[in-house]
Amino acid sequence: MSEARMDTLPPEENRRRLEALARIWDNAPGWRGQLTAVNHGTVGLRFIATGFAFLLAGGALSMFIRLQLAWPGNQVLDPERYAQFVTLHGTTMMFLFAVPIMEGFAMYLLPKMLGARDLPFPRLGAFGYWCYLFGGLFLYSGLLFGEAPDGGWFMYVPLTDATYSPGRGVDFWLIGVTFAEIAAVTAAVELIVMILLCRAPGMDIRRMPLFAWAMLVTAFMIAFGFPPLILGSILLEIQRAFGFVFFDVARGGDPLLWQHLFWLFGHPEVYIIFLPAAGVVSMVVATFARRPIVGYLWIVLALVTTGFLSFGLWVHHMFAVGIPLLALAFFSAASMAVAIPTGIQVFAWLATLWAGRPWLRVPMLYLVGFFITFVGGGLTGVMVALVPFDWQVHDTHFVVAHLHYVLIGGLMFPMFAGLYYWLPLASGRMPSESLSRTAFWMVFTGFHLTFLPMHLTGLLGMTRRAYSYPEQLGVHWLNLLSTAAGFVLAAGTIAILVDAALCFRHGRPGRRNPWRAGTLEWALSHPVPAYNFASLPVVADRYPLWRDRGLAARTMEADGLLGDPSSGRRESLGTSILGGVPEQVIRLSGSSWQPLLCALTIAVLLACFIAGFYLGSALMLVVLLGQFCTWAWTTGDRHAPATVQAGPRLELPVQYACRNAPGWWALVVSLLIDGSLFASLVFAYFYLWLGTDAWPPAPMHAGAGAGAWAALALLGVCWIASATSARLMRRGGGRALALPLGVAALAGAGFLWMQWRAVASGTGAPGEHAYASVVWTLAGFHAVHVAVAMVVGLFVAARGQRGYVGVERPLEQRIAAALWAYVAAQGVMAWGVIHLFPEWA
Ligand SMILES: [Cu+2]
Repeated sequence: MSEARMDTLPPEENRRRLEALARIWDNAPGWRGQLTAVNHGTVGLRFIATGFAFLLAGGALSMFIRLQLAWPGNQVLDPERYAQFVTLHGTTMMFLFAVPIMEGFAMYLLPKMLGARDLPFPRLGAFGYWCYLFGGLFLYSGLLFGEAPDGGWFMYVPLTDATYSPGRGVDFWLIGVTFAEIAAVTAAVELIVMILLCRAPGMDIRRMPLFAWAMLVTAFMIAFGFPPLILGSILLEIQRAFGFVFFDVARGGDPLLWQHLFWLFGHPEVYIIFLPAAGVVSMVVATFARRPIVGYLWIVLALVTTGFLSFGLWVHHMFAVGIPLLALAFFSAASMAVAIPTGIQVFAWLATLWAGRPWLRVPMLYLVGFFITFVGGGLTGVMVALVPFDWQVHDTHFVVAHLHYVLIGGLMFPMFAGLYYWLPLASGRMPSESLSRTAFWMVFTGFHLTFLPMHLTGLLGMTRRAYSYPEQLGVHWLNLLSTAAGFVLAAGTIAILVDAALCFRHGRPGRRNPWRAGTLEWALSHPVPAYNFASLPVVADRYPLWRDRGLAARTMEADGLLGDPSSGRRESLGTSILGGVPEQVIRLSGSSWQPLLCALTIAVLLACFIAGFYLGSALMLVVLLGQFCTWAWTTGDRHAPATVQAGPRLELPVQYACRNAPGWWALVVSLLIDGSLFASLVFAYFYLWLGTDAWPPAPMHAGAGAGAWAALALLGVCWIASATSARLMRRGGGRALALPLGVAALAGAGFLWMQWRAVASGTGAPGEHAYASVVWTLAGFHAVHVAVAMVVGLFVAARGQRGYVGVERPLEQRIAAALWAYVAAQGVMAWGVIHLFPEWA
């Protein structure tokens, strides 16, 4: 598309516009501004800084572990503390460092890289950050009470049930991790909508930077991969708190259910960590080879294939639990197959370097470390994918070595490459060349000398997670070497972080685009203004800055797209999903207390829960509901014009009137996540059914009686009433929504009552048998959805009364109706599982 610009803008007018943009987008001054900030630049940097703080905490724990293992019979920690440190180390690195840090990179970079002003849901991003911070602190606060979790980062039952872990340590883990995971899930929604809808005009899906592709696949993997873990944590927590029996063999439960749910998340997790890092590599390689990436399409295909394959591998963590041989063969083959797309990416990067004129600067140095380390980890990965070999080294230090090669090689080296690559953009300065090179060599040699020997100690029979080992094993010299080298690795990591922190203050001022990169984020001036681009760029290439020399300068003139700030609102552009054609002007919300307050309320709610003060939790739930309603009420703008002048010759609708509104896609993605949660629960039901002979067990008699059919009919009324709301609104405007959505809410209440009676009559108390536990949970899970749909429907009806919703702005009505349709469909499935299935089983 051609770029619409005014002829010339007088310099005076341009300066006035830039000042107005800064006023609209800057955070409020002082500490108040810090607490209310929602801008993606601020939130993204916070994610990154907090992630590094947790890296240091998790790293400090590992130093204690290494000291304990330095020689046989050591007593640096007592066995209990040791188990706590091992658990917290793994948990921190996986949940509080690896995933959040890459989300931080994505939140900071994607709007800049894709040519937008901000993420589509600024307050949601800030909310996720506070949940992440409070969840992490919650997890660590267990140490203060002397009740840190000690069941390993995988929390296997029965070790972690109320019998074998009676304290609160496991609860701190389950609740803290789930709290922190809110951030992962909200980030997934935010990033998917950002990448699909908010790219610069002209950036069709084939011109998207590879980091955005990697994040898109990753965000979808989070959407499908985290729900099984979240569900498993919830099930285990209600087993511990309320005496349900999902995992208790004596009453029809199965501990392996936990392992399946955990690894259904846990394996994709490895790729959730690796794919963003691969995206970073693709960006850095192209810049330092000084040519476009080779095999762009192949890399995209490899990313997508990896995303799919990684969900078919989880059982390879369970080769030793006694699974049919045919299944073992399948998962073994799938585990080896995933090496293929990864190999394709490695070859594409090498080919790019081969065909280009490589420039060995510090970010490239870290990539060399990545290539060597990651390929090593990949090779041992193929080895442990072989079932007999896995039986040999299972739960030994060989596996510890393998996973550190994959995770540190696949995440830390590319992430440090990315850190040094984008540091000049974020700080406007250049880091110290000598310090960063020294730190690299410390990290590189420290890492290999720590973990290479562990392959050997593992083959010699040293088991993982063990507190100590006998002298006769003959591995003490190797262990001493590992420990010593571990400290070199730690010192190198600290040096990198010190280097990065110093750079913001004392670095040598850098010029714009110091690496001469080709992607949009480098068009920005340093330090980056809060609004990113004065007028949004239009692109026609994968590397727009290489092709269009004047582009960077033009984005600093406020005479193009959305350059006119006279509306006084935060505005960004929405484009079509495939073609990148401008479709809508998205009006974003500004600084707000809501994200912080909501996260604080959740923290208090969970603290009450863990203290066993359930009344307090219930009270906080009411407060939270009120806060979410206030939050939602302040979105939208009933005075917004139907269309906005987006540029000199471009008039676009605001998002409330657009079919592809970000809010609509946020609903779609949220329902995907919720559907995955629901599917995990249904999986749990059928898994437990497979494990018992009598389902339901003898005294219980579930079935589809008259009450159950009446409940189903009422659910149908909910759906019909909400589906009619669109038609009534077209005739009578927003006020006409009260009738259909009110009827839906009433029918919903009736459904809840009838369903409660039907389940209660056919099912025993949840603690009696795993059958009763899972049926009550399934019914309760769906009941929560009905309640949410009722609240949302009534809320939208009230909004219709006040003029926020109507024929001109149908978005909220569409959301309410779609939510009811989803809840009804989920209800039909849950109903069939609860009331019909036992009649056939
Ligand atoms: Cu795996």
